[in-house]
Amino acid sequence: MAKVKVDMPEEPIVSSDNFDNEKIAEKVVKESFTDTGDIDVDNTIPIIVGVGVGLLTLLLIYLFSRRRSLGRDVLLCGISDSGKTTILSQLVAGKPVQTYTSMQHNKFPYSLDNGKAAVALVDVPGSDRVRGQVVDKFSGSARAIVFVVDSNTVTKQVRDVAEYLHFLLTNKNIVNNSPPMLILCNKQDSGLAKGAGAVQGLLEKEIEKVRLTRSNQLAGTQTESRDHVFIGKQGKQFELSDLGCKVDFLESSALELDTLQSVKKWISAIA
Ligand SMILES: Nc1nc2c(ncn2[C@@H]2O[C@H](COP(=O)(O)OP(=O)(O)O)[C@@H](O)[C@H]2O)c(=O)[nH]1
Ligand SMILES: [Mg+2]
Repeated sequence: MAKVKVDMPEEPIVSSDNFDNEKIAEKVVKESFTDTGDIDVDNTIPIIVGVGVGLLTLLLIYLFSRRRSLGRDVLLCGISDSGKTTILSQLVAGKPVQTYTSMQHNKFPYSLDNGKAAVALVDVPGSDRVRGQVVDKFSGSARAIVFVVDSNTVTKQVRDVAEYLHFLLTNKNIVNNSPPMLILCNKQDSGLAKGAGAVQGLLEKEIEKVRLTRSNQLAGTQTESRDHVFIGKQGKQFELSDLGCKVDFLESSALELDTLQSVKKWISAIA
């Protein structure tokens, strides 16, 4: 009798333990699933913040580098006789001077009444023999371009005017820095002067033609190394609003200083 030794209580305890362990395991699995879900939700906020900070940094770098590449020169461009020298002397000295067709550029400091650092006004000669060199020399330091148009003769001279504008807008430095441009429709006091809206329409149509001629010419020469800058949008009529730089239009009669107030304001804004 004493030989038989049965350990009765062992089995049920083990099985009940097993049962508990299964329950615990189930609970752990459930919780870890729930946890994984929680981690996914928590991650979205740091990702959004990270991407946001990244984009902001890129934007700041872009704005900073863009700002730095603009110099302090405001270029006064336009074909001969449009009124550039008259405008320059009105702005700098407050009076129109007797002018002659200049072959060299004139550069004058122009202080602003809003406390910003002075800019320099550069009178770029209109003659197409010289203007190329002067534009090349100053395009890198251009803060802005004031392009003067004789609104009275613009219809007759539209090809010359559009070619000059196309030349400026395809200049490498101007493409890279995108200085703001003011197209100043001058000589509004003359009999047949076109308003700013009409001048814009004429110029956009003619630049479209110049753009086509230039790309055909380049296709003919077959020199791939020569860089060709296409301005505006491909497969669409040329519009100044499609350019990388801001283009504004204003009207003036440069012989009357009062009419240049809006030009002064424009220069103050870009300085
Ligand atoms: N009627 C009129 N004549 C102007 C005006 N602005 C300039 N002029 C005259 O146009 C001629 C050419 O001006 P100028 O400043 O030398 O042009 P630039 O060749 O572009 O420098 C001069 O006789 C100026 O007196 C204007 O708004 N109205
Ligand atoms: Mg001049």
